[in-house]
Formats: sequence, structure tokens, C-alpha cells
Amino acid sequence: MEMEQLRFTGKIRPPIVLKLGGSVLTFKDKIEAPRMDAIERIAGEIAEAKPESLLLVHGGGSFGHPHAERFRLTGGFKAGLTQLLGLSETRRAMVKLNSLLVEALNRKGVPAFSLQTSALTLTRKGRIASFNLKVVEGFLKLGVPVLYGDAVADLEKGFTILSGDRLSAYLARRFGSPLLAFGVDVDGVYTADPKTNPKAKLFTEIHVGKGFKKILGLIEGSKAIDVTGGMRSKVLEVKGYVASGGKALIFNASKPGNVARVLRGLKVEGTLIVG
Ligand code: IP8
Repeated sequence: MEMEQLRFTGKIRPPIVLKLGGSVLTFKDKIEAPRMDAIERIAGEIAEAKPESLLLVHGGGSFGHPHAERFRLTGGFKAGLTQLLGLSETRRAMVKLNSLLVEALNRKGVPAFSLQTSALTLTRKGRIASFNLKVVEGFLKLGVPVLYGDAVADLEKGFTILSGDRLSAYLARRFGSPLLAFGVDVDGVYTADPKTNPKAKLFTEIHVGKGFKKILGLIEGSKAIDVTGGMRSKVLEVKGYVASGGKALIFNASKPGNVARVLRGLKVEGTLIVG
């Protein structure tokens, strides 16, 4: 990012919201194992693309999901001290992954600002009930806020897991973003997991409206541990944003160059979700 782009204007442009999947940034079959090469490369692509206004959200991967599953965090408070220590461990692990990404962005010269989702959000039965948008807006005027899927306080359940997908769809809608892009480790939404099923077919475009339910029924989840539901729930989460005029794209961020292309508005292979 160049200095002239960083002039403080006191105004914000609706940002592109880019959600980076945990499967891109981490080894999902291990515990707290970052893919440092991917983190460095993506940070470099963001620096190179110099988007005018960008908001980043990342997923949990092997930092969030194994802990969240082990301590059964999605269902809320149930099992006393052990579970609360697990809640704390999950939050600590997410901060660690977030720091790795922010540090990599800083090394490439991007003014990225770590924002703790759980300090900005309250949910009610898993739905966002209140969110401090002003704080995100404040940092958006200065650079790139970096939020993440997190274990958050819930008004009814005590706590829950708020996925990065739900959070990014919420932010894209609130900010009226021109694009909500999900960088994952496959080329888009398939009829089955393309890693295990060679017959899996890619959807190049999904329309939220007539026929949507049928398409949802055709999408199978991936086999990796994912307490927040994988690809099908991604498509479901964007429904509201897309219905309000937004455009969502699910693309492969593990392929070098794709993140930069998406941020520059160039075409990449993937699944476009429109209203
Ligand atoms: O990977 C989940 O975020 P996601 C975050 O975007 C945790 O679903 C803490 C499991």
C-alpha cells in the first residue's frame, strides 16, 4: 500500500470482505499447525493488489476446530470448569493464528489491525445480537482490519462458536460491500468433496431464489473436522447478503495468484453466488 492511499479522510469506502479459510492457512488434520508458506504468500498478494478498502476475516482451521470440538463449544455452556478452560484455550489459539497473519501482513508493509471478534460481538442462540461496527469502521479508515471466527459470549447459551463465514456475511451486509469473497482450498462449491470424490461437479453460479433449496441438497460437506458446517453453511450464510444485492464468490486461495486477482477484480475460477 502506498502512502498516498493511506491519507486519513475520515470516510470509508464499502470494503471487499475477504474470508480466508482455515484449510488454506493451516493444516486441518493437525493441531495448531499453520501453513506459513500460504500465510506469507497471501500476505504478499494482498500487499501487491493494494485494494482500496479491504476487511479480512479468517477461519479457525487447526487452531479453532479441534479445541471447539473437544470441549463441545458450539452447544454452549454445559459442563463446568473443564469446558470453560477449553473455551479459554480456543480463544487463545485463535489469537495465535490471527497474530501470524497480521505479522505476515505487516512484514509486507500492509497496515493490518488485529480485532478480536469476541470483544466486539454478542450472540443470541448463535445469531449476532450486537456488534460494535464503529470500531471496525474506525480501523477501516486506517488500513485492513483482521477479524476471525471466534468463541464468543452468547446471551442465552453462555458462549458459542461464531464462524468466520457468518461474521463475514454479516459484515459484508452491514457495510454494503461490493464483494464477499471466500478463499478456500478447492475451486468452489461442488456436488461432493472433490478431494475424495472424482465425480464431484463444480457449480460455477448459484442463484439464491428458485431452485436454491435443491442446490443446497446437492452440496455435500467435506470430511475435515469443522464444527461450523463447511461448504453448505457457507452458501446458506451468504443468502441474506446476496438477497440484498451483494455478490459472493467462493474461490481457491491455495492457488498462487488467485487472491491478488480477486482483489483486483479479475476473473478467477470459482462459484459465484448472486441474488
Ligand atoms: O473456521 C470457526 O471459524 P470458521 C472458529 O470460519 C472456531 O468456521 C473458533 C472454531
